[in-house]
Amino acid sequence: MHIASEQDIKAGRVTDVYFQRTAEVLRHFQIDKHVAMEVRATGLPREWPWAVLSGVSEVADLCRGIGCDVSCMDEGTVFGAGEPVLTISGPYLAFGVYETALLGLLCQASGVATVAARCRLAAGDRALVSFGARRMHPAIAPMIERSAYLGGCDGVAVVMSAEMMGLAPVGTMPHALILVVGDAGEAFRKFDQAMPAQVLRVCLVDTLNDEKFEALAAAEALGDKLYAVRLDTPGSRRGNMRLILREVRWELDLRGHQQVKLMVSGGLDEYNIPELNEYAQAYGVGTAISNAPTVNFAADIVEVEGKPFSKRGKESGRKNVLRCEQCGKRAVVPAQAPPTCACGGEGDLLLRPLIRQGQVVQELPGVDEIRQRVLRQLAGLTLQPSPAQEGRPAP
Ligand code: PCP
Repeated sequence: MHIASEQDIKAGRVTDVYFQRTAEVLRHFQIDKHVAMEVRATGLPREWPWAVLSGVSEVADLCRGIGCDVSCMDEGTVFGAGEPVLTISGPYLAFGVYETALLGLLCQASGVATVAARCRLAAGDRALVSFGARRMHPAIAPMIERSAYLGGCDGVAVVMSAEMMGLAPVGTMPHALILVVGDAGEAFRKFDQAMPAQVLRVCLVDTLNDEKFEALAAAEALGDKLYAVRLDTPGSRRGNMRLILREVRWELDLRGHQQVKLMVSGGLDEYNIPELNEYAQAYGVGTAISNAPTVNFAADIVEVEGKPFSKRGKESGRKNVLRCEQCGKRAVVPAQAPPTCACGGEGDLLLRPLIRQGQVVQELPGVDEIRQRVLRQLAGLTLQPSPAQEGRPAP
């Protein structure tokens, strides 16, 4: 397969050649200065007002043992454009060749986690499952689904991803089952007879006939055992999904199947989920999350031999991000600044020591703890850019 192994990445082989050449030049002239490099995103995709940091545990794996120091926001921290999320420092030759891999670990995972969090906000407390591994190279499915889960999804579909997180994989039934059996009702009955009790009975109701008739067939076939019906209506038939859901809901309720939930999948994202919330209780989101735009982090030197020094267009010196516990404001501050906000309130400095002299100095949290951290922060957020971010006067 055309993939790099963990060993390749740790060996610094996944590097842009100009980093290797830079190391050769410096070694040739025995130059190995101590530098500090800062990772931040100048802007966020699609004018997102915020994003979710993901990939930190893999950065810890990458930087373990390479003789540098790393300070970083905790995984799952919500951050804004222009805020440094990580600083790595040490002899440049110790970590220079890892810039490509380090950025790659944060850019993609943070994009996935952010769209998952945006879909979480859009879906409210309705179930949200990551169905998108099939849109990406299977070698990275566990990373994608880990970021989807910590970003706010309630479950993931891929067996190995779920195993790695200690979760049960979540899934319903594919069109293939109905086509191979040849009849929807028969497929539903066979699914029920063959599956263990802990597998929720969610029947796919858009394969051969109209959704409402297949939903009624599922209710007839499984009775009270029917947990939900999934509508994955093909685009060519997907006139107004909200009205299709309303009709299915009506027909099921008319016949006493109020307990049956409605799940939707196919072409969903944070923009079209809200219009379905009136009738849907669960969503399967694939492409929008797994193919999320990357957060274009850049890594830039901000200090050389202990002195602030950076390229044009980049503020020099090490920095931190202060989040005031009193007024809630956030500010980028010099790394040595006291954790006191301009309002006088005490603040939280978000970049914390992760690696010191190649040793991981934090007890890295499990994925559920990170997910809870994200959900707590989402409580105070919206999908829309704040008036300040849109340059509009506050209402
Ligand atoms: C796909 C599968 C995924 C859905 C769509 C994700 O449907 O069910 O859950 O869709 P998205 O990427 O647009 O968000 P099919 O491949 O049509 O159906 P299935 O494999 O379930 O038969």
